[in-house]
Order: sequence, then C-alpha cells, then structure tokens
Amino acid sequence: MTTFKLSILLSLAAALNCLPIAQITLQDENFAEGYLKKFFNLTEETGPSIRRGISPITEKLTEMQQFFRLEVTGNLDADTLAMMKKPRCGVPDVSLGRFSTFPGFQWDKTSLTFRIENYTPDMSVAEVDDSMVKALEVWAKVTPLRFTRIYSGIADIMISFGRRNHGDFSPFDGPGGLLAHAYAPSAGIGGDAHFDEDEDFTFRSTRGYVLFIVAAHEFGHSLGLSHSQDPGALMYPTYVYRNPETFTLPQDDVNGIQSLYG
Ligand SMILES: [Ca+2]
Ligand SMILES: [Ca+2]
Ligand SMILES: [Zn+2]
Ligand SMILES: [Zn+2]
Repeated sequence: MTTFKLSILLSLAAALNCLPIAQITLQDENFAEGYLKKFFNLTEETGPSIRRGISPITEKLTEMQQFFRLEVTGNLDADTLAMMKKPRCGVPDVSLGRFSTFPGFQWDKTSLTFRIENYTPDMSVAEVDDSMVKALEVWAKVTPLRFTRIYSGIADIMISFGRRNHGDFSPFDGPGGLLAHAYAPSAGIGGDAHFDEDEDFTFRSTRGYVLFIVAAHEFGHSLGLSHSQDPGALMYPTYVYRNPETFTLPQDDVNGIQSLYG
C-alpha cells in the first residue's frame, strides 16, 4: 500500500517535470488516479509491468492516451487531464473484444422488454418516453432486435434515474463527471440503464445533456457493446452533443452491433 502510494507520487512527480508546476494540482493527481482506477482498471497489485520497472500509473496513463488517441507520453499532461475531465459514461474503457464488445455478453433472444421505472423532473413524461423509445429504435433499425415496453414487473432493460448511491455498487458523483451507466446483457441487473439525476437532461436543447443521445449510448451497453475508440462513434466514452432530429447511427456502431446480432 505504502509502496504503491509512493510509486504513484514518484511517477506523478516525474510526469510533472515538463510542465509548469502550477498547472496540475494535487487534487488533479488524486482525480487522475481515481479516473484510472475506475475506467482503466488501475489496481494496487503487482504485475508483470512492475517487475519490468514500469509504474502502474505510467502504464495506465499510456493505455488511456492510446485509447483516446492522445499524444502517448505516459505523463499526466494538460491534454490528458482535460480529457479526463470531460463529462462521460460510467462504464470502464478497458477494451476486450474485436468489435468493441464485452465477449460472451449478448442476448440470446431478439425480443426484449424494457420498463421505465421512474422519471426525471427535468423533462415531461412524454419527452422522457419519446427519448427512450427513439434511443432503442436506433439499435432496432440495424438489427433483428425488437423492444416491447412493459409497465410492471421485471423487464430485460430496467431504466431508472437516481443520484449518488442508487442501489448498485457504482454510485454517481453529483453534477458533471458521470452521466449514466448501463450493464451488459445477462439476467438481473444485466441490460439495465441508470441515469444520474444530478445532471440536467434535455429533450432538444443544446444546454444540458440530450437524454436521447445519452440513452442511445447506454442502450449500446445494454445490448453488449463496450466503448469505441472512434471519436465519431456513439459508443465513444465522452458526451458529444448531436442533434436528435438528424441523428443517424455512425458506421462504427453499426459494425459493432451487427457483429453481435447480424
Ligand atoms: Ca435486466
Ligand atoms: Ca454526474
Ligand atoms: Zn458508455
Ligand atoms: Zn447504477
């Protein structure tokens, strides 16, 4: 534990060599460590890289910079920190499958149910309903998957809004940062999508986060996609405003979902 802390401090100190010291604060360093733990599986265990003398922080910073196609420095530089601070999805970025999927996680049926358990006060009920239905249609359009809404009982895809600790082991974080997360296909919590009620969701405005866009991304996870490294993809981890009226599913996402469901 102590050794790990020390190695983090040393590698972050090394990372700061080429920057004016005032630019990155201790708070930023702690934030960066938390980010790498959450999204890039930074752990305190010793592994092959430690035996090769590479600090886990440097290794994970490198991995993160490669994922986001940043300049690969292995250092916590300003660009890297700025990327870490963008609002984003809560699902980790560790990439596992060839087409940005979670290997072994896909529905073995094409007819799925969904249920909207509660609503956000940010929008009208009709706007939330419309956003969720259209977000599922994005995926139905390019696959044999069909979605049926139910109003009671357990659906495959349970949709809810919550803040902070909301009943799973992945609490939200207040305004900004994490916007939502969803679980890969399986029984129980699998497929479910949770939205951070501390965000300001919107139907069509350029202010706040367009619920349709956030939901369409999360339902990609509900169906088995992981994050894409393609900055133009819907399954890119950070939020990018897109006009819901003119949205079409980018090719990278079409390829990903069709690799699972044809
Ligand atoms: Ca479920
Ligand atoms: Ca948040
Ligand atoms: Zn995501
Ligand atoms: Zn959750």
